[in-house]
Amino acid sequence: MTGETQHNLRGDYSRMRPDYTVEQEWLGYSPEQHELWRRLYARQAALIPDYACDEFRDALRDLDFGAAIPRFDAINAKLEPATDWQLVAVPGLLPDLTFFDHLAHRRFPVTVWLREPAEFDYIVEPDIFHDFFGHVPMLFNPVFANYMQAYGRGGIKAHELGAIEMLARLYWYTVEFGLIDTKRGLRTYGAGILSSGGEIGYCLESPQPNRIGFDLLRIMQTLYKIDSYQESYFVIRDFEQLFDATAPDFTSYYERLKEREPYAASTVLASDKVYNRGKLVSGAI
Ligand code: HBI
Ligand code: FE
Repeated sequence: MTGETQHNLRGDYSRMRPDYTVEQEWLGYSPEQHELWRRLYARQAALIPDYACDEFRDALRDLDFGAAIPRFDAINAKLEPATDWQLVAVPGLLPDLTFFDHLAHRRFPVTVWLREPAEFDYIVEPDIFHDFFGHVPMLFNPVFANYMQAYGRGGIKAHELGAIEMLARLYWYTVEFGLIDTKRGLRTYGAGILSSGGEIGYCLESPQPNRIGFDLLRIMQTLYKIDSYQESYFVIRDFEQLFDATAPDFTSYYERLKEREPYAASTVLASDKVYNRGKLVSGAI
C-alpha cells in the first residue's frame, strides 16, 4: 500500500478496531465460498511437492486446511506454541505502519474476504487465500518467523527515515517472491508465488526470468512489477542468510541507496551471482 490511498480497496473497513483488526465471522462464509476454497487449495497443494521448499511443504501437510476456509483461532492454537506468532483478521490491505506494527508484535494480518470464482487464476489485492495459503505455513518456521518480526521492526524505522520504498522491495523479493537453493534444487518460499497457479512453475522452470543470488542492497535498489510475473527472482541459501542480513541497522544503507538510481526489474549486474540469465523479451508476458 506504499504511496497509495485507501479509497479503492476491497473489504469492509467500517467495523474495524483502531488497529484495523476485525472478527473473522467464520459462520458468514457461504457453502459456495468453502467450495471455491477447496478448489483453490486442491490446485495449489498439488504443485507444492515439486516447487515449494521443504519447510512450507511440511507445515502445509501438518496443518491440512484444505477442506474448508480455515478458522483463524484453530490455527492460532497450533501457531502460538510453535513460534509465538498469531493470526489477526483484517479487512484487507493496511496502512504501512499498521502492517509493520502487527509484524513487529508477531501478529500476521490475514484478510477475511475470499476472491470471486472469476478470479480463480489471478487477483490483484491479497485475499484470504493468498494471505493464508501463501504466508501461514512459513510462519511455523522459527527462523523465518523471526525474520518477519525483524522486517516489521525495520519497517517502523524505515517509516521514520522515509525509506519504506526500499524496504518494501526486500519484502517483495523475499517474503512474496523469494527462491531458495536446496539439496533438491531451487524451490520457493514466497507467498505470492506459492498462492499462484501459474507463477509457481514459471519462476523455477521458465528460461525467461533472471534468477540471481540474494544480495540485500542490490534488492533494495531494484524495482518490481506488480501486474505481471516477475522479471527477476532472488535466491537465498537458507533462512539464516535472510535473518542475518536484517540484523544490522539499515540507516547507513538507506543513505547510500538514496544517492543511487534504482535498477529496472530486468537488470543483471556484473556482480550478480547468476543462476539463470533471463531470456525475457521486453513485454513478452
Ligand atoms: N497490508 N494486509 C496487508 N498485507 C500486506 O502484505 C501489506 C499490507 N500493507 C502494506 C504492505 N503490505 C507493504 O506495502 C509493506 O510491506 C511495505
Ligand atoms: Fe502477501
